[in-house]
Amino acid sequence: MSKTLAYIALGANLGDPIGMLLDVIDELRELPGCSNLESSGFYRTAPFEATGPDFINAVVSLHTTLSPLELLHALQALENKHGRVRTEHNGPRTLDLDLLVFGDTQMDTPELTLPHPRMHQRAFVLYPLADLAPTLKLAQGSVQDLLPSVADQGIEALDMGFDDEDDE
Ligand code: PH2
Ligand code: MG
Ligand code: MG
Repeated sequence: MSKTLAYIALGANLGDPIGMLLDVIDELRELPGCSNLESSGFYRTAPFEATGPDFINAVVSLHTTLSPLELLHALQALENKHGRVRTEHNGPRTLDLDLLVFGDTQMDTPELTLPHPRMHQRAFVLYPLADLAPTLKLAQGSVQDLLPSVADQGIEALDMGFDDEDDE
């Protein structure tokens, strides 16, 4: 069955956001119909058009045999499992999983718009995405070329110690 390369944004700003993202990445790795997951680094980011504490954000890529809506529904099931409560718009949340890009798919429905219509304006998406796919082309330009336009949004790469293998 043919596989599609998809990119997913992860965000959390309540409870233990780093632990939450680590757990969810393990669960995404195990999703039926999904394989080859790769994760960006983790970033601490200022709330963008949102309230509450700083977020932890990351992006993962994976290959999937699911359809866009099947993948979206799997992401929503994970959000619900982790106790996401939908209250105020863009309010604090334990877990937010946003489907950013699904191969070359372009769609605009009430349930899902692809590519994600606001991703090119958000440092908390573009910086982690640039770890995985700096040359990925969006309608507005390549990911790496868009970084300067969002560089003034507060964002800090976290040192998670993943790259310590060569350290003494
Ligand atoms: N998500 C939003 C709105 N604002 N800001 C940051 N820093 N990180 C997010 O994940 C985020 C946000 C809507 O989902
Ligand atoms: Mg979101
Ligand atoms: Mg969302």
